[in-house]
Amino acid sequence: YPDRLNCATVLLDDVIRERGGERPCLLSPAGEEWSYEELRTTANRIAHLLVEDFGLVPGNRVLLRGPNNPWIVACWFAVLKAGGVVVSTMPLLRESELAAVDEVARIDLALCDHRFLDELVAVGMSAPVLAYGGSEAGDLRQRVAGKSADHDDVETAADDVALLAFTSGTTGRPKATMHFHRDVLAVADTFSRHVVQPTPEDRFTGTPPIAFTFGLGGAVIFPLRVGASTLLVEKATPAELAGHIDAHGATICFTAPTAYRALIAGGHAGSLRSVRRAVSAGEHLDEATWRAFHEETGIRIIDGIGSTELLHVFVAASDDDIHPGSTGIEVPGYTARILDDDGTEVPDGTPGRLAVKGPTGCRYLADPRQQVYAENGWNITGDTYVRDAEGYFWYQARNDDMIISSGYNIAGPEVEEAVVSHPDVADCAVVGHVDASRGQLVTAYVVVRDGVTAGPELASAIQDHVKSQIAPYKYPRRVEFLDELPRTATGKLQRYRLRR
Ligand code: 3SK
Repeated sequence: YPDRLNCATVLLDDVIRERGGERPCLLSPAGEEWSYEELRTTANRIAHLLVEDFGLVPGNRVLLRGPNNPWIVACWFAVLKAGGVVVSTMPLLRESELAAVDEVARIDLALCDHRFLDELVAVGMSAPVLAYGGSEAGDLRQRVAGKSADHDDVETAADDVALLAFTSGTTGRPKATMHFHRDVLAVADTFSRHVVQPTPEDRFTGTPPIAFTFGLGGAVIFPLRVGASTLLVEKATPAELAGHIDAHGATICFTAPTAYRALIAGGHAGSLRSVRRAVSAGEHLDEATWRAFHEETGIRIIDGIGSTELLHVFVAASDDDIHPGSTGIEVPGYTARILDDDGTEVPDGTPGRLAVKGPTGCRYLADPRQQVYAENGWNITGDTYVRDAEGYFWYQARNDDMIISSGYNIAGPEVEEAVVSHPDVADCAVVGHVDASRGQLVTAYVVVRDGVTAGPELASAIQDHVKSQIAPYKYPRRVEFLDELPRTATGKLQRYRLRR
C-alpha cells in the first residue's frame, strides 16, 4: 500500500470509479437501499458536521454505539474520512462497560443510535454525545442536511490508527487494540480475497455487530472492497436471519457456530437457498455441526480463527481445501506456529499454543498486557492447537479450557462436541469444578432441544452417549440443564461464569 492512505477513501472511491456509484451498497431488512454514492455523500456530510460543528481534528477518537444499519456505517466512514479514530462499542454494553471504554480510549466525541442513548448518557462522559436515527429535530439526519456533499478526505498515513477495537473481555478489564488504515484493507486482501473470494455480485449478511471485528469485516469491509452489497441486520434470531436471507437473496453469511446449530435445529435450511458461502468464527466449529449443516444445505462452512488483536481471520479454508473439523490452513499473508510454554516450536502432531504473525497486529493501546499476548513478534492466541503434517490446524481447547481430572488432561471442547452430538442436545458447555477426590470434576451444562424433557434419565443417556464417542474417562460426571448458556455480546461462551 502507498504511504498515504485513507481506507474510507479507498473503499468508496475505488468502487465508484470502477463500477459507478449507483450500485446497491447498504440494505436493511426494512427495505432501505443506499447506493455507493448515497453512502459516500452521507458520510461526507457527517464528516463536515464533525469537523465544523464539533471541532474534530485528525486523531480524535469517536465512539460509535448502535446496531448494524446504514447510519452506523455512514458514521464509521465519516469519522475515518475526517481523520478520526473509530471506537466501535457493542450495542449490548452497559453503563459500567461504556465507562471503562471511555477510561481506556479517552473519547472525544460519541455518535449513538437514538435508541441506545440512555446508558451512554448515564456514563457522564466529558465528550459530547450526538444521536442518529431518531426523527426528532437535532437528529443527525437533519443536522447534516445543509452540509456539503463533497469532502476532501484527510490524507492519513497508511499506519495512522483508524480503529480502536476492544476485546470482548470474557474475563475482565477491556483492552483496546489499535488498527491502522492499511490493516482495514489488508484483512480484505488476505482472508476475504483468498478464502471467501467474493464477487461484486455477492450480497453479504450476518449477525455479528460491526463492533466485533468479525462483523466489521463481513458486514462492511469485505463487501465494499469488491463492490458487493451488504444486508445490515440489527438483531436477529436464527429464524429471522433465515427469513432475511431468503427475502433479500443474500449469498454470503457471517455468523457464529451457535447460529449455524440453531439454523439446523430450527429447520431453516430451506431458507438458505441463495447462500453460496457461510463463514464461521468467534469460537470453535465442531465437526458434527459442520457435517449436519452440509447435509442439510449442501454448503461447506468456511471455518476460521481470528482475533480482535489481528483484526480478522488468519487460519481458515474454503471449498476443497476444507478438512471438516479442522480450522484450516494459514491465510496467505499470515504465518502460524504451535509453540510450547517456552516459546519453542513443537513438532507437527504435538499440541501447543497457537501463535501467529501477520500484517495486522497486535498493538494494544498503552497496556502492559501487550507482553502476554505478543512474544518475540508472535501473537499468542490463548488457544491450544495441533498442526498436522499437511499444515492443517486442529483446535484442542482454549488454553484455560483444559480440565485436569484424576491426572487426565481433558479438553472441555472435545467433551462438548461429544455431548452436542446427542440428538436431544441443542447446546453445551463443559467445565471443570474443584473436586476433592479428582482434582476437577468434568461438568456438562446442557441446553436441550425444544420439546425434550430434561432430567436424570436424559443425563445418564448423555453420559452413556459420550462414553461411546470418546475415551470414557472424559465423560461428564455431572450434568446440569440450563435454558441457555452464558455468552458474551459477541457470542463467545463464557465458561468462566459456569466455573464460578
Ligand atoms: O474469534 C474469532 O475467531 C475472530 C474472528 C475474526 C475477527 C475477530 C475475532 C475475535
